Amino acid sequence: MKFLDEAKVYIRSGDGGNGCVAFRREKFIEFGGPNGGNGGRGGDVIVEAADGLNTLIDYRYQQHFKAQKGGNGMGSDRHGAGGKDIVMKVPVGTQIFDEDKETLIHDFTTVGERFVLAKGGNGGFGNAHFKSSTNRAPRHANPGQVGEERWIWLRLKLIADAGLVGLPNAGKSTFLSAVSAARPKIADYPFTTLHPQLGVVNVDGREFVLADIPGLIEGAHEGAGLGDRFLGHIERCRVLLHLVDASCEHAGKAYKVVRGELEAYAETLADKVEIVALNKIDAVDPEHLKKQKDRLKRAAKKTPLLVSGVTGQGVTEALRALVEVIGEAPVSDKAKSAAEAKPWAPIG
Ligand SMILES: Nc1nc2c(ncn2[C@@H]2O[C@H](COP(=O)(O)OP(=O)(O)OP(=O)(O)O)[C@@H](O)[C@H]2O)c(=O)[nH]1
Ligand SMILES: [Mg+2]
Repeated sequence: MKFLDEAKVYIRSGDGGNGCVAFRREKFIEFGGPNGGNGGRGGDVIVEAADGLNTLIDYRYQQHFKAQKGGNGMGSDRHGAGGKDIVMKVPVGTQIFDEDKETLIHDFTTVGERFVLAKGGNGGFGNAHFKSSTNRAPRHANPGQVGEERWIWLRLKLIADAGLVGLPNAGKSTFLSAVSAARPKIADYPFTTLHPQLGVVNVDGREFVLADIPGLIEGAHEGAGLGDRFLGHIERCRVLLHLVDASCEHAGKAYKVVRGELEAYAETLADKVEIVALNKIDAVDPEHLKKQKDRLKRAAKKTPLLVSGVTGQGVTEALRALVEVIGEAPVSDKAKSAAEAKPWAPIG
């Protein structure tokens, strides 16, 4: 089961200001000519991924967001002022969907990311603009363009408490399906997982949310493979479970490639508590397993757990190690009050 926080919101960008029809009037100056100014541009509706937000709770209370209208043009060639933009702040991980709830408009993965959801209308031209050699006294001006209005859905995937990382094929999705009701696609080729998946894990009567993201390869921070933008979805996890495939060529090297990508992505991610586990231990003979374990231990500078998502060996120990870290961290007040205001809407 996936859990979401969501809100339906009405937005409207500002109308453009009207152009003005006016003529210069001064003593002793005949046929002063047109001097109506242009209307100002309407404000945009902008959505920004901000730091420190965990939920969409604010959007349950305020659902209408309108940007300011552009000022009208005035005589004496005075142009209308531009309307103020409106900026809606949302947590990282928020997605914007169209009113149909299916068409994805934007997916926010990094703090500070901005997206213009609706552009303000252009201001209309004043009559001064229409002056030409054949029409020296135009008596018309344009009205401002109207702003855009629409209903949209904001959706936030539940903040995962723990995130799975590893090379493609390390067995991340297999692990998630073994410990939760999530049913991600699993296959014997790299990049099976294309979108982050969440599962609710229950261990010793405690629940937490585990995220499975696409595999990382060397150079992901430069766009190799599926890139590293998915890391945004686990940026706020409390702990990472790093899975290394025991049947790969060199477990130490595999570990270091992924660490390199985490470090290249962000310090906040690289500094997170990491539980290291050698996975697929059922697939290798004991001698090779020992060799891989030693390599991984040297690279990670800690003794790895030994697990198999397929046979279930060592899985409970790994979950307990995660819970231990998650349990120490306090639940943020805001997230808590959101959960109390309304339960997360389950879907799928
Ligand atoms: N023998 C064995 N095979 C496993 C284990 N875990 C996963 N596999 C196999 O390894 C292959 C890859 O597994 P996935 O779970 O799709 O790997 P992933 O890390 O999610 O891969 P990407 O989504 O591509 O990053 C599949 O063929 C799995 O059946 C395990 O514990 N033991
Ligand atoms: Mg996968």
